This record gives sequence, structure tokens and C-alpha cells, in this order.
Amino acid sequence: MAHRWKNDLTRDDITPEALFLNRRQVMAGLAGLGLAGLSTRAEAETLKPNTWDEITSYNNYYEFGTGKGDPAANAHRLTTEPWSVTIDGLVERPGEYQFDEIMAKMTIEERIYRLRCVEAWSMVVPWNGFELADLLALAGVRSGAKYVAFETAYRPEEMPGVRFPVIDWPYREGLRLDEAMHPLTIMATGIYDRPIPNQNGAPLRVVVPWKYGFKSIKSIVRITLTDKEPPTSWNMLQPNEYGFYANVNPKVDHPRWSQASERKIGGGLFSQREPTLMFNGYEDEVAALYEDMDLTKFF
Ligand SMILES: Nc1nc2c(c(=O)[nH]1)N[C@H]1C(S)=C(S)[C@@H](COP(=O)(O)O)O[C@H]1N2
Ligand SMILES: [Mo]
Repeated sequence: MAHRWKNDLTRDDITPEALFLNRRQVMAGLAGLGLAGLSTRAEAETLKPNTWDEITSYNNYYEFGTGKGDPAANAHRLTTEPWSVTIDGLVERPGEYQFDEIMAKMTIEERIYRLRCVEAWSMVVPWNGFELADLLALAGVRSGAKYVAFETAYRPEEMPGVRFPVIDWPYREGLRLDEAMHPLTIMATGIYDRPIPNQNGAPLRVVVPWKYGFKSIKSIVRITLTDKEPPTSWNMLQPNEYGFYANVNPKVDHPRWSQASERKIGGGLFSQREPTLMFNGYEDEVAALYEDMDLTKFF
């Protein structure tokens, strides 16, 4: 596997002292420790993860119902063992990859990321997982591939929510290949060093921290490399409200509400809304991906 930057930074590495330094100093300090590359602004500042209870009881996973508590109540019905992911399309080694075999080959690390839902609430989640690029390398991306399409399991017997045509099931998402290969993009398999709960997308789900949460598709059964932008669930439903890119952007409002600020889950009844950050705080890491694009057009 190609050697790439690995983030060994955990929340225990963020010393109180580091919180008083400005970002550049923190970055320099991390570089000095050999942790080149990313310390997200969020991590360098006051990124405090939400609690296990918050992260696992307030969810969006429409296959189990559209209420925030429905996934926690219903997702225990999802059978996650055995599990396999079909990787096909423009790859050298198409096939069905067993979850256990994938895990045996991947390096699991902790990533503390902001999660910003398009509905304007947010959390901080200490994920465990591996870089999506490493999984794609297993299958071998062929030249000509430009996009990656993902599909969630569709199991009417286990998923009470799929009776309702809120979405054209199965839930589908997609990324441009360079977004999928970006070191910030992970496949999460755990939270707080425990296996990822069903309601959060067991046994493996995408996490793209600079995009609205709906891009971070859960319980993946298929990954297809294509040369065309794939259809994606929310975009199919309301193309004028949910774009393919869905980058977090405080300056581009949803047609029905502002995206300039967000409500932090767990903040309490009287907590202030927080300003939403460009690319959810990951601007330094990802802005280059969109250099020549009009983000109001490609929202
Ligand atoms: N398959 C599937 N994936 C999904 C969703 C869904 O309904 N079905 N909801 C998305 C939305 S809108 C958000 S905000 C995040 C929420 O992730 P969390 O429940 O782990 O916080 O999952 C995303 N992934
Ligand atoms: Mo969301």
C-alpha cells in the first residue's frame, strides 16, 4: 500500500496549552512531532467530542424511520455479520470483499471530526476507521475512473423505514474521485474505540467531514467506480435544495433556511448557535479541490 500520511493524533494529544497557541504554532508543533499534514483547525482549537449517548441517540438513518430517535430504537434489527462490500466498475480487482478481510488489511486510527448536518445541527465525533483511499487501493482504481458511487443495504425485513418512499431506496451517494481519495475521507468502523453502532451505520460507513452529513452514507454494501457523476439520493429528491457537492458553506443558504450558523447537539437549552465554518473548518485541507469552481453553482 502506498505510504501516505497517517494521523496518530488523538484527543489526549491536545494539551490545554495547545489551545492557547494560534493555529500556525500548533501546526508547527505537530510537524515537529512528525505529525505532518492535518491538524484540523477544529482539533487545534476546542474540539470536544460529543458524548457516546448524544452520538448514538440523535441520528439520521431514514431506513429506520425519519425521527431522530428512530434509528436508535430500530437499528438493532440490522444484521451486520457476515457483511460484504461489492466493489465494481472501473477497478482492477472487482468482487465481493468480506468485511473481516477488509479489516485485517486496514490500519484503524482515530479521527475526531466535526459532523455538520444540512439541517443546521452539528456534533463532534471521535471516529475509528481507515482511509477510503486504502480500500480503493485494495480494489485498484483503473484509469478513466472519475467518481465513486456508494450504496447502502436495502433490507425491507430489517429496515422498517423503507416501506415509506421518502427516498428512492437504496440510499445512494457519491464523491468525485479526488474527494474520495483525500486523506480526510474515511470509512468509519468505530466510535470511541467501540464498534460503530447500527444506528451510526454499522459495520462501515463513509465520513467526509467537510460536506453536509447526508454525503456520509451508512452501512455500505456497494462501491462502484465510474466515469460519470452518479445519481445521489437527496439530489434526486430535491435537486434545487441538495447538490451533488454539498460542501459545508455558510455563505450558500439552503433555499428554506440559513446555513450561516448551527446548533451544537448537547449544548443545552440556552446555548448560543455557533457560526458555521467554510468547509466545516477543513478549508486549509480541501479548498484546493474546488479552486476553479463556482460554489454557488456547484453547491
Ligand atoms: N443510508 C443512510 N445514510 C445516511 C443517512 C440515511 O438516512 N441513510 N442520513 C445521513 C444524514 S442526513 C446525516 S446528518 C448522517 C448522520 O450520521 P449520524 O447519525 O451518525 O450522526 O448520516 C447520513 N447517512
Ligand atoms: Mo443530515
